[in-house]
Amino acid sequence: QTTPSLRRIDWRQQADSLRPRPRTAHKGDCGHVLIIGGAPGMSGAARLAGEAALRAGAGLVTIATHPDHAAWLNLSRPELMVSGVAEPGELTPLIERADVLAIGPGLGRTNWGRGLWNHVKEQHTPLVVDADALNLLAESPLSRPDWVLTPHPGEAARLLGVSIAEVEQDRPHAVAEIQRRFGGVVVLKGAGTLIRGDSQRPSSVCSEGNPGMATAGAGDVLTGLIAALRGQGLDAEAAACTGVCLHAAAGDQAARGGERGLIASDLIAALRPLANRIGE
Ligand code: NPW
Ligand code: AMP
Ligand code: MG
Repeated sequence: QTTPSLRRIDWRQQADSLRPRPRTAHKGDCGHVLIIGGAPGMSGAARLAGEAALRAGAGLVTIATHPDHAAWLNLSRPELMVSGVAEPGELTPLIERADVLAIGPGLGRTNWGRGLWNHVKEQHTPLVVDADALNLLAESPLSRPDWVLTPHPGEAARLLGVSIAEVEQDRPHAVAEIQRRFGGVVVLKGAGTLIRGDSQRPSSVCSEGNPGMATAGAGDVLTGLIAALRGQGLDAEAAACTGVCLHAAAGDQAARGGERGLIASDLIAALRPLANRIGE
């Protein structure tokens, strides 16, 4: 098998796609992100994605989550709007108000999460698919031209029906194959994250980031970032490439305090100066 050529990307180069805000900007111009996830016990995943979206410049962020913890989640970060959603139909008014959807962080695979996924996968709003939504996609494959899929190697293995070792053995092939089967833009996470969009162009690779990012919730942060960038007008491939590089740069910034013990919230804390190019 020949390895296709790769385009190297990094934050320095990708930062140019974040233009300064116009003087007259208001929050309605900056994208309304709807995060769907957070089964009982995993509300933190949805909150991390939501908070990352705010720090990446989203104007409004709503979290649609399990009713058990909706009130708590709302109090824990008052800038987030939170809706407890018991049934998929309750998503409809939330989706109507959103510019971009991100589904999966902490979604789980019970009937609650399944119902939400089955509803959301039919929507035409720009969509980022991560975590358990990818596992549900693997169970009932579907292809769409416009979504962004963000599997880690375990999720990639489920999507392809192969072992994690096989994914890792030839990552460029794995990302291209997921894109061929499921469409859209695919982000294969891990050291040297790969991004594959239009199959006519080479995949991109980001070599920034570090093993400190091997920590709970790091991927949930990336999901919120990509959704926020999509909501600020970047197309799916640009949002994926810029989001991956910004996330990796935040990881490298956070790792200045040491890789071991880095937590996902440290990535969020590093985002704002980077996204505004302060201290370059
Ligand atoms: P192994 O076996 O450890 O070697 P799962 P999850 C593999 C939520 N979270 N390279 C790994 O391999 C998420 O959003 C909630 C190689 C294992 O087989 C999801 O909804 C949090 N292998 C849900 O939990 C914080 C790799 O993948 C498998 C790999 C489940 O997501 C945590 C694990 O994947 C979490 O984000 C790599 N780089 N990376 C919260 N605070 O609420 C992964 N694997 O079974 O899909 O579990 O990723 O934890
Ligand atoms: P997840 O497994 O979904 O929480 O995603 C983990 C995130 O951290 C992904 O964006 C990975 O690319 C990143 N990450 C994890 N381990 C490393 C590593 N060793 N080097 C660079 N990035 C990593
Ligand atoms: Mg994850």
